[in-house]
Amino acid sequence: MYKGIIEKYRDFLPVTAKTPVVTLNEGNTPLIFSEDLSEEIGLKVYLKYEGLNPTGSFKDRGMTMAISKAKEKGATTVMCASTGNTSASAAAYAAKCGLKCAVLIPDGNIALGKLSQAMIHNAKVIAIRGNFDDALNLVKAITEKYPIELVNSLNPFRIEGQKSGAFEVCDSLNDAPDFHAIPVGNAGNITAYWKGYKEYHTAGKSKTLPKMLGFQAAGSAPIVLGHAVEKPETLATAIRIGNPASWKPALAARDESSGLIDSVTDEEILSAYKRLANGGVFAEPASAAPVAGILKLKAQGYFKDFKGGRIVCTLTGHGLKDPNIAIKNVGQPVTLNPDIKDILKEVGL
Ligand code: AN7
Repeated sequence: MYKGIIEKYRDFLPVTAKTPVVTLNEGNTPLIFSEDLSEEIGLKVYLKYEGLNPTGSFKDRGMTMAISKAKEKGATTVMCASTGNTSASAAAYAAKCGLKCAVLIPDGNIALGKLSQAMIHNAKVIAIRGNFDDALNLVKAITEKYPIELVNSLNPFRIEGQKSGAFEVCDSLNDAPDFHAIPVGNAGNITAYWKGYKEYHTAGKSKTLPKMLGFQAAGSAPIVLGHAVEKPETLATAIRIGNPASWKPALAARDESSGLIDSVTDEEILSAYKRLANGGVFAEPASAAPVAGILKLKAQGYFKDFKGGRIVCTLTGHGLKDPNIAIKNVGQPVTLNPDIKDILKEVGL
């Protein structure tokens, strides 16, 4: 039986026989080939569909590690700031093992599905009159002073768990891809994937390393601009972050891999979001950023020397996290009388 990423990749993770493994069987997510995107880009495009993790996002890979290590240490309470997915994941893993969990979220700027998850798993949910960056500063100050475990990606065990995404990609493709495209918010995941790719390469499990392509939302693009953004904005609330915690390691991932970090507009994000859905894959808006990004790069001729190569896009969270955005952007259902003729007419028969 599959038992989650800690058992699967134990040799690459800082755990011992004494670590109590807290798992919801995260990881082992599908890598889906996209005919549509491959045709347009001219390389083989694969989607790493992280929405199929137990709480619907990639955060579960890091959370199984962070919560297991908190348990090992004897912690009783964990805390995080979150744009939504981290809080959903922390709440679920804390519930699995009986830890107390408190989450600080930016008031009014978290998707409904994520809020419902944190609430139903009985986390103490505190909405801060401020943004994610304000919430993270508070969580740092609190966890430095009080006996509460921080489970944001500043916690190195989060990065350790999340690097398993790169291992899975290499296991599926029998090597690393040429490019790995990924959304960038707090910049933990791009850091984790790059660490994973390097470790697999060093261990002889892959022959090559990918170029890392990170994408921020244009209204929340501190790394692209080279300075913190005080009032970040984007409809992709997951990556509405103005001062990323893993800024420096993200630059290292970009530079060591000869990749880039660029921005995409909300319009480009929405267009990629709908395009993914048209191909049967429902991912949340932030997850569409890397797809928008590679389409932008293609238009600039960036991939012209790599025809036939492979690109993986991490689709970080499930589309069901944010149903309001979906419904708002495709119009309302048609309401009819229960009449077969009317229905056939509407269907176009
Ligand atoms: C769907 O939940 O920061 O660059 O507090 O939920 O590793 O931060 C979420 C981030 C991309 C960005 N896609 O990843 C949080 C939070 C989705 C996300 C990101 C997030 P990082």
